[in-house]
Amino acid sequence: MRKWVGHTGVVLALDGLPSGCRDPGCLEKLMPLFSGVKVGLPLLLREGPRLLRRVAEVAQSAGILRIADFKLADIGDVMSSSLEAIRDLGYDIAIAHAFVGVRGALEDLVVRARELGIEVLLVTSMSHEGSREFYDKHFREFLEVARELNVWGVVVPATRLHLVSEARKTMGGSVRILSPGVGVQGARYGTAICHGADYEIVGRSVIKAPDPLEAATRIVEEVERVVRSCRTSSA
Ligand code: BMP
Repeated sequence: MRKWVGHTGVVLALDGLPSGCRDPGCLEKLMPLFSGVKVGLPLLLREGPRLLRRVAEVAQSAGILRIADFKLADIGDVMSSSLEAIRDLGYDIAIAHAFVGVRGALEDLVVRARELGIEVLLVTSMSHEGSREFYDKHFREFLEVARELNVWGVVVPATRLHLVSEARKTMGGSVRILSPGVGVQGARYGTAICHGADYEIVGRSVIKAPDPLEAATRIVEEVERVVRSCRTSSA
């Protein structure tokens, strides 16, 4: 189900353990429904590195993307050191903020990532309102940075679909676009992929659902339905 059109799909944001799902077997059932899993600070701080390692192992056996979302934003040396820890936890994609700039920061991160076999995703805009205050004013420059550094992908929010379309147009087909903001934050399932994203990121709509497995199945099917329909109508 999760690889229905090329490499597009839904990534689970695991910012906490699903409340309806604390038994260990649940993650094994939940994760293969998705194309990837994304972990970050809330899960690390609450559950510790052992749980993050276990999530990475389950994701690896399910053959899905393993994304570490610590939104790195520091000098190159510190981000590179975080990358090593991310690799040791078992993750193969790391998210960094674009606004720290290239020289002395992102260029070092990208070099170390290549040495470690980790892919980099750059945040170029954010899904919340405040992104307009600073982030979005530099959106095109951040895309340019992503292009210059030849990163694996960019994060562009589903709450601003015109930016998703613009990113796809500017970046061409080879850069992955990941879009958070569907579900709880208000963007409709499937719409970011219809505007050129590769993956939509969904968190609370699954992990806070009374039955996370049911919610995950329903959401992935809804994304699939919407994407089929927009691709059919644009064919
Ligand atoms: P939710 O579906 O519960 O709103 O979760 C969205 C996920 O995407 C969270 O993990 C959040 O950190 C991430 N995210 C976001 O919501 N907006 C952004 O601009 C960038 C993100 O990484």
